[in-house]
Amino acid sequence: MTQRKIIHVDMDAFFAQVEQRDHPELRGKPVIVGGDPRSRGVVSTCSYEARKFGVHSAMPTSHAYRLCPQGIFVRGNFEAYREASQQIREIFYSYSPLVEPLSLDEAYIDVTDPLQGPPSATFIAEEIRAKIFQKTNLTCSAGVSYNKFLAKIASDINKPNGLTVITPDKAQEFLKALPVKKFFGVGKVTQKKMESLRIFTGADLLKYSKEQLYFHFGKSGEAFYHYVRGEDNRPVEPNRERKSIGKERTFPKDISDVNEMLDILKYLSDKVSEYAEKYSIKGYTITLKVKYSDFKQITRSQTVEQPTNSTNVLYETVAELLQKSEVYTKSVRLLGVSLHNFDSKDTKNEPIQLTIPF
Ligand code: TTP
Ligand code: MG
Repeated sequence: MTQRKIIHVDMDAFFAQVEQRDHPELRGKPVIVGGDPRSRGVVSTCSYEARKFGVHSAMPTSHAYRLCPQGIFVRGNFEAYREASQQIREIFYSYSPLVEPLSLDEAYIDVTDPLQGPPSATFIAEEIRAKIFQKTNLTCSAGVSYNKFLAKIASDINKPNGLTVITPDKAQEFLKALPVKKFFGVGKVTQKKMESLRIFTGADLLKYSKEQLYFHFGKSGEAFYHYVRGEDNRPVEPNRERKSIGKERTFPKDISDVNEMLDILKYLSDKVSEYAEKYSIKGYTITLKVKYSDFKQITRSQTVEQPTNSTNVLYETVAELLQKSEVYTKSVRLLGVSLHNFDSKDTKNEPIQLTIPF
């Protein structure tokens, strides 16, 4: 088996960084995303400036306020986070179909056989970081290694805005020095138990046999045995949840002319078709979305017999669905076209819910 090349990308202080990007007055300040400190909520995340005070994710906001009363507490804007997330995923997918998103801000990318770019995974990781910054104005950190476990640990080492590469010849030495809490699957409870066995670092872990680790930690113990030896064969698994490609447009002014709506649907169908073709995806279900000027929103779907990505089929289907909506009596502020229910035979690696750029 050829050695794999895996990149793990993780945005820095993701929600907080988006807030600082969108509200320049927050830059350089301790920003805490999680709403009102008097509420009973918890912190989603905070800027690096706030981390200096000991504030971190999942802490009650009231506690964060005690640690950092000068902190700026913001509620957050999920739409903006989702948008940035889609933008970064599009960049990942332009390098490999093997992308496994772990959350909005984080993904593994297998670039053993990349779709574009230099053959070096390190260069690709730098290119991805640069493109993310160009496109979103946000920084991220990346880890590069030959398996998922090491790539993920690596991305955390030079945070924020850093890159770390763990080559096979460096892995052993690196793992020996690694504190056990950094091992995948070691939470507070396991860490305590390890400490009671005098296991503090990878070097300590190496002294235990597979049977001993199994005895103390069950199946995870076996995993630790392999991880500490730099062994992790888990493949990068493209997200199978993703099941649609869509494009929509909100108009600066409400539209009441049905012919104009049809023109827009033609344009949207072309875009969806183009993307579906690029990723070799065909779907059985075509959906029209309409938001009327009174903000009432409907979606109407039609399932076709043969999976398709043809622009004509898409257009004809949504045009027919449009006729059955209320467009003759109401004006419209948004139209959308999407393709769902992908044909799994055609879709070796399902891509993300794509927001198609203009
Ligand atoms: P993380 O990547 O864990 O954190 P982060 O991006 O804020 O900071 P870091 O630089 O250390 O990577 O999580 C990504 C986002 O997910 C984070 O910005 C907010 C959200 N999140 C929560 O809402 N609650 C949580 O408990 C965590 C851990 C994250
Ligand atoms: Mg992050």
